[in-house]
Amino acid sequence: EKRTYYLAIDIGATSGRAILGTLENGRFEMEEINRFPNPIIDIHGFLYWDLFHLYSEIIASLKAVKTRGIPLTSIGIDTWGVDFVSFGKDGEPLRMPYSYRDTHTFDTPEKFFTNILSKKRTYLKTGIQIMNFNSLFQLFEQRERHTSIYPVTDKFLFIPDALSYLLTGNMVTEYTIASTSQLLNPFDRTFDNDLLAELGLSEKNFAPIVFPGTPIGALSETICRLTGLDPVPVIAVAGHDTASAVIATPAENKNFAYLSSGTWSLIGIESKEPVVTEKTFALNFTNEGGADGSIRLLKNICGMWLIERCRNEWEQEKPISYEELIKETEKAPAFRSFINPDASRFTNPKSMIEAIQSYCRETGQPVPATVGEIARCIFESLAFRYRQVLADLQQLADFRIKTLHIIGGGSQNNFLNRCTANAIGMPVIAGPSEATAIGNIMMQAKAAGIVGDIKDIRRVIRDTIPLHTFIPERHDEWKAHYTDYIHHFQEK
Ligand code: LFR
Repeated sequence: EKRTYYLAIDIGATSGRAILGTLENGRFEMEEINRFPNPIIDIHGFLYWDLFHLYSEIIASLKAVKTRGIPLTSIGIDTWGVDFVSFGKDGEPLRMPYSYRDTHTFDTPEKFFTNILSKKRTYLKTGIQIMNFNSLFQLFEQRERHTSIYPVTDKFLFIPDALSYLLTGNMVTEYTIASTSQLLNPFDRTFDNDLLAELGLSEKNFAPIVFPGTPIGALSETICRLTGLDPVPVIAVAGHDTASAVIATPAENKNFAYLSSGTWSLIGIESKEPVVTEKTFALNFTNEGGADGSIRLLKNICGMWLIERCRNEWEQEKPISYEELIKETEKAPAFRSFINPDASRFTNPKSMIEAIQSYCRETGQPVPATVGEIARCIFESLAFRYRQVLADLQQLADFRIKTLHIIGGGSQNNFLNRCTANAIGMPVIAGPSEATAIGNIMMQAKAAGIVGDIKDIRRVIRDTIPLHTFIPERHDEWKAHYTDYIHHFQEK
């Protein structure tokens, strides 16, 4: 079998990367060829993504491929969910897209539930966890605020689809990314026309839905001119980064849950069918689309965002390496103070450190002050939050969850992996840390007929990537402190 090459453009809420993947005889290799920040731009108090910066970085990545003379089979783009770009009738982008961290949608769900459709009806229609930034609420808010571009938007394209369009000139709506919008019917996987009508929209405002593995088009003349590349095909991969990551979970059987650990911690299971019931409504679990036709029954937990934001603040004084941070954490006393990582005050506070401190103060716990104390508070609280949500997940699963696979960048945090194994009382298997890019590449290889179904893909990954297992060693001690965590758990 000859060598084949794929370019994965993988953009998260903090940074983006271009990863070159190679497959040969069932063996897999990867190399990072570009990495770039994905800054949130604050203009007059609105938060935007810089679409043109991302476009330029993709061009730079393609040029790097050209310089190396690599014959690409295809290109695929995945990004974070829910956000979208508005395009006019002439196909031009109308404005920079809002970032889901923008606070203008904080009260929007309540407005929507009071005036349009109840919370329960909204959930039962879509099966999507209620979060203020879901596309449904962003669109509703734009309409309510009489945003000038809303009435003249011809097409809304989700971020990976918008970027693929800028490369090819072709518009599609990839299914997994669209599933994050809260605009789809999870059972028939099409737009819910009633919901669209409530927004003054119709299916005409979106490009046709395609499923992962579908070719979108070839690089346009402009892109070929700018990069020197041939018209390489762009494939609709699982455009939602989390969906791409889940493909790359190296599970051997079905008795597992996954935790995709990055800016967010997405904890869930694979389900054949959507699970949209009173219970999932009460527990606020989401049913997002999987790349292989399965459903990702999962919950968003505020993840590395907490520590990333604190680290930015610490670094204003002096740089702190990741190793130092963990060393400080290990030195700090255990089980002192806990937060609910998902309390609303942590969504986008001015100072994350102060937000954590005020939570501890208000709940009558010792206030963490040093780097180590704050980091320990974050990591232990996350581990307990995983335990809490995993218990809910077990109630929803029709099988016994025996292992937790931690994938994504956060899986490199062995301190947190150990905490998590102890907190949940089951083995944690960590890796691959590049799950998202791997899932992206594998979907392209599948489209090219080089790999088979998801079982085959997972086998290739297990054969190639070293994984690390963490066995719970102090579960009883952690169990004893779980009650403290629950005792101090609050929503705000
Ligand atoms: C992770 C992620 C989550 C989504 C959040 C916001 O990067 O895609 O799955 O809920 O970002 O889009």
